[in-house]
Amino acid sequence: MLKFYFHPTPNPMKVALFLEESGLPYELIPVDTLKGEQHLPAFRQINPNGKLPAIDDNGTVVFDSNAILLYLAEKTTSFLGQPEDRGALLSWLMFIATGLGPFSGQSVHFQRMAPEPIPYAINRYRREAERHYAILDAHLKNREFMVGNSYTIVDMAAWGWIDRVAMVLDDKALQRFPNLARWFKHIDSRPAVGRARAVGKDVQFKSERDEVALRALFPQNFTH
Ligand SMILES: N[C@@H](CCC(=O)N[C@@H](CS)C(=O)NCC(=O)O)C(=O)O
Repeated sequence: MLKFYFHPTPNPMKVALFLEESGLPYELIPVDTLKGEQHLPAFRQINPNGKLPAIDDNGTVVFDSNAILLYLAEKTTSFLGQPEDRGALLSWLMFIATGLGPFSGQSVHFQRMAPEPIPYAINRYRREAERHYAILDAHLKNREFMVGNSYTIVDMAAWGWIDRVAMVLDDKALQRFPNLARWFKHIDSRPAVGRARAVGKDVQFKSERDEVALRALFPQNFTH
């Protein structure tokens, strides 16, 4: 059975949504990143990058959330849109993987995790995250879905990050992006989103941001 290496954070949530949408059977393997389990040698065999999510599909290992979405969509021939949408599908998938995701992540880091506030970094990453939101908002004007006329893996990938808008920007931010807000409400109301949110709820993930967690997540801050 497909093994799904999971922590309840934005990138793994995209894959949780795909699995719940598709109905593919899977075994959940929790990897507690606040305990440092992403650095264990056994997990590095699965993902040399030491991050979540990853899957092991009967020996085919895939890591990086958008690569997993594409792999699973091709495997199940679902959520790919129409053949003529291929260019748009790949473009937006990479836009989310290389832009929306990393800039949102750094925006959260410098506002909430950095050992001291650095106004330049906060401004840089908030602005870049916001710029990506504005691009999505303009794209979604008069559109129901991110690509073509149907729900695809691009909607799932974007949902994983837009769901964290309160941490990335602020809890009122979507009011400034009405098309994105409408799209998010629509995607977020899908029954599979409710099931994805329940994934791993029975697992006791570490929540204390103590020294163990900080060493696990930001080893560069502990050189001794
Ligand atoms: N490009 C990767 C990024 C994965 C990533 O940053 N995952 C975070 C959770 S959202 C993680 O594992 N963090 C733990 C760490 O960095 O040690 C993807 O899209 O899957």
